[in-house]
Amino acid sequence: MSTDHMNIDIHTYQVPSRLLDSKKCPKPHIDAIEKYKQLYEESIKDPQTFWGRTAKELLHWHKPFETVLTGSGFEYGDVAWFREGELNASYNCVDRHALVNPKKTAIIYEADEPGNSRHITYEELLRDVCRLAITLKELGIKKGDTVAIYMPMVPEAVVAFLACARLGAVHSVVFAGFSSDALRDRIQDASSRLVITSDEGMRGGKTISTKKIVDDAVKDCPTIEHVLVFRRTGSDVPFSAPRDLWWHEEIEKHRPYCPPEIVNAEDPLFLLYTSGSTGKPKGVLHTTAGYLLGAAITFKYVFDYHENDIYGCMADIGWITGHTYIIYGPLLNGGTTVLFESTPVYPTPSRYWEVVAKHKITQFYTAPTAIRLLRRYGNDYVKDHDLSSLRIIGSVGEPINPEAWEWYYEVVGRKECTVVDTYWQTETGSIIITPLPGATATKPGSATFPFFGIDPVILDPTTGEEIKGNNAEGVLAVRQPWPSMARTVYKNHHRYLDTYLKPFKGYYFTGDGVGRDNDGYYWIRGRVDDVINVSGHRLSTAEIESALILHHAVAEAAVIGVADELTGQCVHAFATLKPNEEKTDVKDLILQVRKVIGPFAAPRKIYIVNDLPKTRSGKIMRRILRKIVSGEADQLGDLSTINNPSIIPVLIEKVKSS
Ligand code: 6R9
Repeated sequence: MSTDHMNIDIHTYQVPSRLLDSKKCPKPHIDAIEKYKQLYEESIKDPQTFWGRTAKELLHWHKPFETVLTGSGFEYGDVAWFREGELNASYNCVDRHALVNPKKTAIIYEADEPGNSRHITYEELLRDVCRLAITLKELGIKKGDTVAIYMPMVPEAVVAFLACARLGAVHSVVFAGFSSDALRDRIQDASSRLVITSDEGMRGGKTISTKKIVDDAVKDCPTIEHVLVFRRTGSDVPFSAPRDLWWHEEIEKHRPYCPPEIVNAEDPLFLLYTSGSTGKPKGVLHTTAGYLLGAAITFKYVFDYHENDIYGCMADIGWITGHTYIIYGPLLNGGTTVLFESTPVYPTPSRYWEVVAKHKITQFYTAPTAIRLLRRYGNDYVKDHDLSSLRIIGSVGEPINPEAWEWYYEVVGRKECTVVDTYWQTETGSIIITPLPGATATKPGSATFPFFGIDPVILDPTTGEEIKGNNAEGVLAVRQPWPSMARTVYKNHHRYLDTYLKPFKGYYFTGDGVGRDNDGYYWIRGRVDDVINVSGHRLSTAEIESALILHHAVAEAAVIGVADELTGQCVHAFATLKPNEEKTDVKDLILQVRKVIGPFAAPRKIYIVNDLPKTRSGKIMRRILRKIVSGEADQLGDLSTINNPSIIPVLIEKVKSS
C-alpha cells in the first residue's frame, strides 16, 4: 500500500481511561508506556535473561533447559532456543489447566447456524485430545511423522492439532478453502502419512464437499495410509475402506488416556505452507518451545489476557493467525477461546456483534477486510448489540486504513477499547509489532512499536544500509533472533536462507516496506516482493501465473495485485493464448485458478492479450501492467528496456474497454 501517512496530521489516541479504571477493567499487565520501555529495553539488551525468565514463567518444562539461545545469529539459520529443554505442547495447552481448573471452558464453538453453540471444558478437551492421540498412535503415527489436517472450523479441528502435538507428530494444516490440487501438493511436499478431515463443511449456510476434495487430492499421494473422517453434517459421502476411517468409530475403541510424548525444545511442532515470491509454496517449519513461548507471551500482553476473559479471534485455523491466536496462545494461557465457524455476514451483517454480545467477548480479533466490509453495511448492524464486554479489539493480516480503524474504534469499540493493530507473519510465529492495550497511545494505521525481544530495523532496499533515526522509510528487517521465528523451510533450508537471511546479511528480512515517523511509530506499507494480499490471504503472483499456464490454451500469463477498497488488493491477470485457442473463455481461466489454488485466489479480471510487455532479455514487465491498470499509463517510467513498445497502446485500450 502506498498511502503515505508520514508527517500528515494523524490523531493520536490515548489509552481509553476505562481500561485503566480498576472498577471497570482488570488492571492491565503493562499499564504505562514507561513499563513497556523498561521491559523492552531489558529484552533487547539482555535477551537471555528476558527469554529465560519468561520461558520458565509461561511454559511447563518436563526437563528444564540450561542454555537460552545458541547459534550463529542469522548467518546459517542454526539458531536454537532452550536446547536441552523438554516439553510437550498439548500438555502445556491442556493438561496443566485441566488439572487445576477442569470445569473451565476452553472452547466456545459458535457453529455456522446461529443458536448452535457448545462449550467444551478443559477436562473434556483433555479427554478428546487423548482419545484422538491414542487413535492416531494405534494407526501408527509417531513422533516426527507429518499429519495433514484439512478441516472446517469445528472443535475437533483443535483436537486434531493437539492430538498430533501430544504424539510429537508434526501437523500440517491446509486451509479448507484450498482446492484438491493445492492440498495434494502440500501433502506430497510434507510426505504426510494421514489426513484428518470431515465429511463436509458448513460456512455461511453453504455446504462444502470437504471429503470429496480430499479424495481427489490423495489419489496422487502414495504416502497417505489413512483418511480419518469427522462427521460434521452426516451426509452420505464417498468412503473407501480400509483407507478411510470414521473418527467417531475409531475413537470409541480406545481408553481416553494417552501420555504426552515429551519432545526436545527444538523438535518441530508444525508446518504451515505459505506463499512467497516463487511459484511453489513454502512449508514454514516451527519448532516446539520457541513457538509456544511466542504464542503465550504475545497473547498475554497484546490481548492483556486475564483469568475471566472470553477471547474471540475470527480467523481460520488454516492460517497462522488461527494457529497462534485461536489455539496455542489462548490455550497456553488457560483461556477461553471462541471458535467461529461462520462468516461476518451470515445470516446478516450483525453476526459478529451477536456473537460478541452472546458470549460476552472481551477481546475481539479480526482482519481489516472484514472491518471494511461491515463498515460499508453501516452502523445500524452494530448499534443494537451490547458490546460493553469488549476491552480490546484487534486487527491483523494487512495494513488497516485510518478510516476503517476509526470506524472500528468509534462504532465497535465505542471509544472505550484499545485497537491493537498487530503486525506479524507466518514466519514470525507470533506478533512482532503492536500496541500494548494498557500502555500504548495509538495512531490509526500504525502498528506502533516492537513487541518485547523484537529489534526492528529499517534498511535501504538498494544499499542494504540501516536507516537510523526517525522519519525513515525503507524495508523492514529484524536484527536479533526471537524464540518463535520459523527455523527452516521444510526440506529446503537453502530456500529459507535465500528468502529471509541472505537478502540483507545479518538480518531477518520480512518482505514488507515500512516507515518510522517522527515519534518512532512504525507504519507497515505492504509487501515489496511479488506477494499479493487479498483479504489478508497471502498469494504469490508466480503461483497464480503457474496455475494459469497449466491451462492448455494459455501461452503466457502475468499477474498483478491491484488496490481494492474492500479486499485491500485483488488479482488481475493478463494472458496470451496459444495459436488456435482464441475462442477460450475468460471464465475457464478463472475456473482454472480456482481449481489449482482455490476460490479465494480467483482473479477479479483476466485480460486476454496478444503480447505482454517484456524486457529484451524476455522478463515480463509487471510494473507496466500495474501502472496501466491503476490508470497511470501516463507515468510508465523508464521504458528504455522494453522490447515491444508498440503493445503499450494496445494494452491501455484493452484495459479501458474491459
Ligand atoms: C499474520 C499474517 C503476512 C503479511 C505481512 C504483511 C501483512 C500482516 C499486518 C500486515 C500491515 C498488519 N500484514 N499483519 N500488514 N499491518 N497489522 O497475516 O501472516 O498470512 O503470513 O501474512 O501480511 O504484508 O508480511 P501471513
